[in-house]
Amino acid sequence: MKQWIGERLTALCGCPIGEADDRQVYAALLKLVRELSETKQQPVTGRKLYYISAEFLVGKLLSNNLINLGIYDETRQCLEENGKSLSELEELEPEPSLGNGGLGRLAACFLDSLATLNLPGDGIGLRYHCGLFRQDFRGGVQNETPDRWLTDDSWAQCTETVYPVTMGGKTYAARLYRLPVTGYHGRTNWLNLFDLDTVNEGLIGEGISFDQTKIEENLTLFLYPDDSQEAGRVLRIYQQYLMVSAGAQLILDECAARGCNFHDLDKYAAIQINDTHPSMVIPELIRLLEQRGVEFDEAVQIVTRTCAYTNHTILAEALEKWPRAYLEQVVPQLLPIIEELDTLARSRTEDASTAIVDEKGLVHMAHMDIHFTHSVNGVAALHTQILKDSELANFYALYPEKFNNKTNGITFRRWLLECNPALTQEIAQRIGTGFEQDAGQLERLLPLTEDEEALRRFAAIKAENKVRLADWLRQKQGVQINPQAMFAIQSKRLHEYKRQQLNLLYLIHQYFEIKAGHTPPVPLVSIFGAKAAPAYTIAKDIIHALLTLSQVVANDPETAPWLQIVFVENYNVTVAEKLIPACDLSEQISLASKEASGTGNMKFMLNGALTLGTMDGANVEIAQRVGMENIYIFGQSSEQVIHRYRQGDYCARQWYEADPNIRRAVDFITDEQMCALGHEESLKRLHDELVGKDWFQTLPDFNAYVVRKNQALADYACDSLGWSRKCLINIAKAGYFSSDRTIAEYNRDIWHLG
Ligand code: 26Q
Repeated sequence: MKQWIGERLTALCGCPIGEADDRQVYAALLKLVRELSETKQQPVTGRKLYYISAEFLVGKLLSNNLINLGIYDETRQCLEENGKSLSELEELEPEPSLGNGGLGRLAACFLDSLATLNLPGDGIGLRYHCGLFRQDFRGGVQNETPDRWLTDDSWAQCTETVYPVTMGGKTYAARLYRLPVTGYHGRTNWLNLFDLDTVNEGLIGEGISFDQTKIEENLTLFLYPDDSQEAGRVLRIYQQYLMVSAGAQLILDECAARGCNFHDLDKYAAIQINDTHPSMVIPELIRLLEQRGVEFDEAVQIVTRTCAYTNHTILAEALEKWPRAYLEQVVPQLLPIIEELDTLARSRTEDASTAIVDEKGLVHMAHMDIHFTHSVNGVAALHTQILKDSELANFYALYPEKFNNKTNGITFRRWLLECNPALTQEIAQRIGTGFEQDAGQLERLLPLTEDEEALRRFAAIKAENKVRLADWLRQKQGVQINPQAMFAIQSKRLHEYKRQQLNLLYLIHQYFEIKAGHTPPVPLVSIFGAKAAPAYTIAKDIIHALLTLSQVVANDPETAPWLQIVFVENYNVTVAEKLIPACDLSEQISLASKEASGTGNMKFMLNGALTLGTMDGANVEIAQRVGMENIYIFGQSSEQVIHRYRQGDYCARQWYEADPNIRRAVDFITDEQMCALGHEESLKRLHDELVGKDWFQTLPDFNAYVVRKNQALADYACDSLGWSRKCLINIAKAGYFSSDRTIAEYNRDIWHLG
């Protein structure tokens, strides 16, 4: 195999590998992988899945593809023998950041699992020219710049397939690009991304503003940042419609080519709608079916049988509602259909709260999904329960049979095999390689929790990963961190409900304690990675406060040896792959009831970190599996939180005034020392927000968080064997959170593929 790889690479480079430059070798590797991927295609016989999503946060693909094709080691050795380093070549690969966070990354994990399980399932999305903005911290604040990831040698290959899409009275040509998705020892499926030839990257100026008026030139220039405050932009409707119309045409073409007569569409296709962003696929499919001779009523039934909807949020403000006038402007052809669907929905119930078009003329995309798909699922047990009990209770009363839970998962190929080779190898030596495709086998590690030698070995791997992260941070950001310290990591999008501000208050509290002579039992390095939507002011204030505090702590010789705060720039999939294997304590501290699932929590657990978290999202299921002794849980329960919201009597100021520790921590945000290094206006805004509003109830959870986190520090410092045992139990119990399990459940309950 190694020899064959060498020969192919030489041929593709046009010269001996050793004489080619890194770019040439990278391009040759890309071609080689593509050739091999194409040999793994399989004909589709039965039902095929189409996962429609505005986001696919795939991350770098070279190593992942080599691993899944089973030629990673051979390729690395072959390159090494010719004086090339695979990890250096990987640096040349731009990360396709075609997603904001969890929802986009989940879509990418699902594609990996579908192909690994040999199921026929393609993605449908958009080929954004710039992924999520690049972040840097000049001047102690977040700056955004465009992320131009498209290069000449990109994974997404141009095709001759073009579909007409009419929007705002003009017809555009949606061109199909395809990326191969090869499973681990599995088949090749495709990620289908649509784009217009006329998009003009020249429009991208400094920063990430751009001209919204020339649709054909800027339609797919940017991925919209997840920002509930800024929702409702017309260009986003254009993006969504391009995706669903071209996607629906592709689906109908493929099914027709396999013999579908459109009346039996659901025998050929299952369509999963990833949150409400692709919801217009419902009226669009009805429209296209009518064009192909199907009557309206039957079309509605066919579409309902074919489509299923996943909900990813309980934040009411994040549910998409489009003003009818916007839809009238962009997709007038859909409006009569949406109105007929609204009439149909209203005929099914007296309850006007489930209408599609409300009295203000807002079109509720989620309502359309629930009425006109056959399955509605939440993404963790608690989340689904909350949807049924409160958020969507009126719909649950109407369609109890549609509601089901599919707890999220992650692909172990990227989040273990690729990002943590040392741990992977150790596990394989102990229990064999069966866990790679059958994650439940990780439980075979459990007997080792009584084996001190094994526990020390796992601890040593973590220690090595921490040193590697420290080296990387020094090179990348010029910060020196102490690898002997406990590494606590909170990496995820910056959002108030995720409560990075609670972590901030803890760090201030710790700062005061150290100044008072109460040093922690072990030094703490607190690491953050998070992007804030550019228009989300308070989120940016939180970043600024953390960056400023980091300087205050570092400048003080009394605190610097005990506490370090590092904010990693430009958190993305590539950075996550470096942070996660080096983590001791995984911070999952959202306000209970607000985080639908979380998936970072699963990645950290799998890599042997312990969770410090609230009973929220999938944390609940992690706790259930590892046992309360092997996780650090704190804070209000979701019932308490929901109750407090219903009462409507939460008053942050009372908590602030009643508790001197809280007051001391909150007030330090605008302390002289902070204002001397940071921006007073921003710090003051955050202070006022916490005292005057604190919508996500940070203050009531503050003391419990301090106690629990300090307990974790003490356990880590005083009982390292006990700590390692807990870590190993977490690894052993992580199997449930494989996306292979999630996909098998979607297939069993919803899709019935093949
Ligand atoms: C909406 C309108 C306008 C612009 C952007 C958006 C937008 C974009 C992305 C709204 C939401 C998103 C992304 C949401 C998301 O990532 N949700 C997360 O999904 C994960 C996978 O299910 C869960 O684990 C997380 O709990 C959930 O927050």
